[in-house]
This record gives sequence, C-alpha cells and structure tokens, in this order.
Amino acid sequence: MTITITAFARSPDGGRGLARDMPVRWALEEAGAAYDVRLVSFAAMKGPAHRALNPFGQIPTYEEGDLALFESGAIVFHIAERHAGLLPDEANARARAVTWMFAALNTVEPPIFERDLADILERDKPWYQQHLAVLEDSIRKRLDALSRRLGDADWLDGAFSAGDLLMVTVLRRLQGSGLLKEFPNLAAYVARGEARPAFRRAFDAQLAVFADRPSDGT
Ligand code: GTB
Repeated sequence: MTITITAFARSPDGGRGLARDMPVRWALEEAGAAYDVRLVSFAAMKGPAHRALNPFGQIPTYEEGDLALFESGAIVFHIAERHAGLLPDEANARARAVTWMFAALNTVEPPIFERDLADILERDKPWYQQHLAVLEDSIRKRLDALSRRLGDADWLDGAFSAGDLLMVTVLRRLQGSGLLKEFPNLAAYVARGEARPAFRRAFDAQLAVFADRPSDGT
C-alpha cells in the first residue's frame, strides 16, 4: 500500500530539516519503506481537506490505505511497530525504547520548544534576555541528565531505536544555540544520528524540496 506523507511546500527553516516531516521521513528511510510526499502550502494546511487528516491544520500527516494519522511521534511509532529496525523485539527493551520516544517529546523537547517560541515572539521585549536565561537553564537541566545517562554509549539503550531517532531530532533544534556544545557527548550523539545513511537520505529529500521551490505555492 502506498504511503503518503505531507510536508511544507516551503519550510520556514530553509531546508535545515527542522520541520516535523523530518523524523517521519527518517523513520521511513530507516525502515526501507517507499513513500510519496505531498507538499502543502500554509493556506492548504488550514483548508478542510487537510484538516480532515490533521484537525490542527499542521504537517506532517501520514496516509496508508484507509489509515490517516497525524502527530509525528505517533507516526514514527506506527512505522516502528510495522517495520524491523526501529524497535527491539524483546518486550522489555521495546518498552524502554518507547519510553525514550516519550522522554524526547514530553520531557526534553518542551523547554527547547519554549526557547524557540521566545526567540520568535519575544526578541523585542524588555524581558527577553531574562526569560531566555531561565529557559536555557531549564534546557541545561535536561541536557545534563541526558548526558549523564548516555555516558560513553552510542545510543540511549543498546542498539539505535525510534527513541534515539526522536531524541536526536529534538536535540537538533538546539543547533545554533550553543547549548549542545556544553555537552560534548550529546553533540557527538547528534552527529552520530545525522551520519546515518537513512538520516542523510531523509535530509537530502527535504532539502531538495526547498531548493526546487523558491516560493510557497499558495
Ligand atoms: N505535535 C505535532 C507533531 O509532532 O506532529 C506538531 C506539528 C507541527 O508543529 N507542525 C508544524 C506546522 O504544521 C510544522 S513543524 N506548522 C504550521 C502551522 O501550525 O500553521 C514545526 C516547525 C516549524 C518550523 C520550524 N523551523 O522553521 O525551524 C521548525 C519546526
């Protein structure tokens, strides 16, 4: 059955692979699953056809036959459940890998997301620097704990899993902040993720969209 995902027709990140179609593309590449990409403009995202797939009018979405999914984490989980290579077979190891997926999205990402938001919405406010310092301290607490747990290991719990895929995806949002450099083992962990051939294929595919489409297509 054909898999179709949606992605920005023109990503505001300029093709740096920070939009959330990236983890979905990466998971599909790791799984060796063929997929089509339907590019959507901001206007189309808010229209009824797209909202039928994602009520919040966002990318990414995932369609496969009768199944339509939204939420990048749920989509990655769906792909990992149905293809080898992203979740261990052994039940407890599998549960731990799923735990890391949730940890990436629910524990590590929130302060990173808040920082991104402040960067967009509060740059011209008098309290921006003070708020930024508070947010960066929250991020450091998470990175410190994650760094201690990872130690010298390549991946969070044995072999590479969907937990690592989402964690690396979340940490990539810190590019340019300087925060990741404070934790060399995490910087190396992200670089390891980015060096995976499946990551490269996914990254190049989303970058090609940006290169091919100089305008939004609205
Ligand atoms: N929780 C949902 C998920 O994980 O799927 C969140 C989906 C989401 O935030 N989608 C964003 C979207 O559709 C794109 S990825 N936004 C349009 C809208 O809401 O109208 C978020 C994103 C956007 C841009 C950058 N960037 O420029 O760096 C990074 C991440």
